Amino acid sequence: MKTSISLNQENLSLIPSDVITPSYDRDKVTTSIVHIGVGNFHRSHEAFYTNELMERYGILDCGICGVGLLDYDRRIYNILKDQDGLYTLITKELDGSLTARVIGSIVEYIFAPENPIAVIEKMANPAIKIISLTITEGGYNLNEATGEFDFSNPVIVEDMKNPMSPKTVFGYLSQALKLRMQRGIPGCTIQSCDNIQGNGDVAKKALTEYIEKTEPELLPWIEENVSFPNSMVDRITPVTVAADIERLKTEFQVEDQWPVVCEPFKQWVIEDQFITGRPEWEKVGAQFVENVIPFENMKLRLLNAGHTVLGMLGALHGYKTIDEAAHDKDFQFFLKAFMNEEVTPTLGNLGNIDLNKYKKSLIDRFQNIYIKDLISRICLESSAKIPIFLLPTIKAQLQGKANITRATFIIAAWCKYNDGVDENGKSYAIEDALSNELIRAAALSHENPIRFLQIRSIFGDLIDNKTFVDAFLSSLKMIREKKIKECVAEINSRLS
Ligand code: CS2
Repeated sequence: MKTSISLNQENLSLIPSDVITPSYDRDKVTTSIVHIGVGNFHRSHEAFYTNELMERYGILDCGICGVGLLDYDRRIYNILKDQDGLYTLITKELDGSLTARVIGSIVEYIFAPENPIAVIEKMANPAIKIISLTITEGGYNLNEATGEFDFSNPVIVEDMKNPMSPKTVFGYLSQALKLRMQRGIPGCTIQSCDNIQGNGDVAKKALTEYIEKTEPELLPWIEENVSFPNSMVDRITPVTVAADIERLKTEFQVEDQWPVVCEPFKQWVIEDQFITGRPEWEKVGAQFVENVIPFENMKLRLLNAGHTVLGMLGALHGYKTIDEAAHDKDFQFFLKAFMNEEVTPTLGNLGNIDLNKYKKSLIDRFQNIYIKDLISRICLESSAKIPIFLLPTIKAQLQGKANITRATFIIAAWCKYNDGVDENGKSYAIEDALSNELIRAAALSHENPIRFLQIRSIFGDLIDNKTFVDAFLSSLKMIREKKIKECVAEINSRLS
């Protein structure tokens, strides 16, 4: 048996040659990006693109300093410390083979709960040009119903009381930007990489509302010196499972405590608004455009909502992974009809994008049997995702008095999903910031079906729309009476 090599800087030269390793000198990399939220997605996407720039073009002034804000981040902090910031990105190719690539672009990491001042100082450092974020859809702390920053959130209340030892991204950004202003340091770009419509605008809105209350004198400086480009980010990045770690060890002799797995596809479309400059990511496949909104609409309403469709249907039926649900003929038919009849009309003019090709590619990506993207990953935090992925389609279709049957059916399926048990009687956890409220509303909806839609922080005024409410009630009734596959087959035949 071949011995495996623990991944770290010293061992890089010992790693077998079928693993791609950084050939650039990592000691020469300088940091100009701080990234908050080093999860799997950041590691398969921005850190990957940046590593490519280093590897293929020798551009070394765009090193990343990762920052973990949450206690949960302690694990990645310890692992990256152990591995000198290195990790393996395992691409699961379409033929089932693996490409293993060690990524070297994360050259520093600060665990904020241990050293908040170091994080503030790093973000304020003149060498830092970009502070990028993957803080999840829910991380922007805006209330769906009011659209406003949620000052009642207890961690925000704490940050307002203790500005020098913040807990939230808003606390950190405001202190760092304040230091930049006070010290006469140029501004920077705050770059959201989350799946949110107008993610840069949303980041700006949330931060501005927070700062208006906490450090209002900063606002004019921010307006002049900080930019917030919108972007569309895409690469399916499933949860890493023990089998991935094991396969890396047996097939490539690399011992990595937390590798990342991903699909081969990747896309990054960004508005070119980087006030103090940026890496030339276009050299390695990123697209810079003037207006990213149509791309975002397309991706969020088709890919992410497509995931939600397959996730909710699949979870109730008892499937475990997205590819299983995507191969189910009834679910696939339903998904295609949802995309064509309910989403496509809302997308407007997409210029020269070939939408049919895009939709076809999504089905192929969902069906990729090697990715094994867990349905549980797709369904978690749905209360933050559904208002972004699905409700805009429903609202746009309602405005045009057009079909909302399938999108609304998924909302009803989500209500049932919150009962926490699939059709085989197997229970699962509801992993969601609003889990208590969701579980309670779903339970009460057995007596009073409309109760689920009364969660205002999710549905806002949609409850006042009779067409939507009626569609929801009849879907929920059907879902409670019949198996999910039967319901879907019925809708498929009724509407086809
Ligand atoms: C998924 C996304 O979380 C979800 O529900 O739809 O994580 C999706 O896999 C990525 O956005 C793909 O780019």
